[in-house]
Amino acid sequence: DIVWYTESMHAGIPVIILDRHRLQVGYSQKPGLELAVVSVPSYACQRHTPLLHHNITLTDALSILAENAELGENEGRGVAFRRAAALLKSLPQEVRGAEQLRGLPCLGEHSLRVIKEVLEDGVSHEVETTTHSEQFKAMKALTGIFGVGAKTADRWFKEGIHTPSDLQRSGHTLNRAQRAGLQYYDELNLPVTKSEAVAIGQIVERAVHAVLPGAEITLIGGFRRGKQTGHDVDFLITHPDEGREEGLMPKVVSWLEAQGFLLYQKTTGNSYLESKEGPARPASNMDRFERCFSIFRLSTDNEGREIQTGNGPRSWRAVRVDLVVSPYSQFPFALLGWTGSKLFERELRRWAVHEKAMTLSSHALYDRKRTLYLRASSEEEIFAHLGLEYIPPCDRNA
Ligand code: DCT
Ligand code: MG
Repeated sequence: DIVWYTESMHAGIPVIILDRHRLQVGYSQKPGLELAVVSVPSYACQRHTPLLHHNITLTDALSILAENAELGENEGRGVAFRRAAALLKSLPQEVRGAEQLRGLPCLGEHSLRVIKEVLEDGVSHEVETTTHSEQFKAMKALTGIFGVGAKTADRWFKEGIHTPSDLQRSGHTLNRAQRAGLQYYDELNLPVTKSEAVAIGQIVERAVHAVLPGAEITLIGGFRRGKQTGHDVDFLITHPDEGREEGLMPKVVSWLEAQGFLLYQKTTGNSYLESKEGPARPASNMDRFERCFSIFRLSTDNEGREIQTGNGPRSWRAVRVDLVVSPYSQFPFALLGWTGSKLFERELRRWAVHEKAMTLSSHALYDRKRTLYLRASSEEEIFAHLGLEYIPPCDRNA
């Protein structure tokens, strides 16, 4: 069995340290003990994290606890479980025993306890209790409604509302997003396939080119990382002549609406101004691009598929689509910020602040020591500014 061993190794016999990316020589303190040693860096943005990995059972268990913490608005706890899961996703082999985890970063006491339980008993008691808990099930079902966050869901849960049907019967006044979320609940909780994402991409391209020829459309989010399904489809739109992209979204939305492609949309304008933003702003995961949250009406005729609804079958489905417009000079930052995963993005920003004294957002990178913005024309240049090895999108699945 392989032991991953990263504690500082002083005197002893030289051993080869095998890492996916480097080959180095370290020292074992235990002569005669055969070690295949992997050094694992502690920030997820320093590691390659493929979509398919070797520790699904463990990461599934940790993800449930992360989700439960997030639904309970315990962000810190959620992040701790996410970091532990991401570490396991990046390992080159299946973990078979807890002793293999000695010295690895990101594994807190709680996560380690859960991992050990799953390794020894096949399941974790805490994970089982969570998945069977009424509150967890209700919070998942309610936040599964488009337009409903953890706060609202929790308020409703405390009123005895546990399901979308309960909500429908409650007579609560819902906003426009929530009404659409309830109306298309089943379909919006159906995974969006890659081929559906491609079909939506063709519609978006027609719309964008109809109102601004020469604009560039990029599929971002999970699909750019190689996922075969997603909960939505995300696109980034830009134009090489900076300024031409201003005010683009309302025109695209009008075109889509006129063609009957939109079931719901809410557009927010671009409110980012470098001069006003001030570099002192904390790194935020919110950006200020022109953005459209929408629900598309996608025909399923091509696939010969029918969607079953309460009112009988039909030949189209509802799909969540996010459109983002970025000025050309900010495009690499927007691309990096919108490719994800969420944890990978969080780790990039944390690395920037704590290791480089820089502030990274989806708009810009600011060097606090030299008090200047660092420009970039590609994602590769941003990684270089940050002193990080370039990680391609398919390896950002932390
Ligand atoms: N993002 C982020 N922080 C957030 C929300 C989003 O960094 N709080 C970035 C990372 C991913 C990208 O935006 C798109 O977000 P989602 O669509 O929610 O994520 P996804 O990875 O595309 O997941 P899915 O495949 O389920 O759509
Ligand atoms: Mg997405």
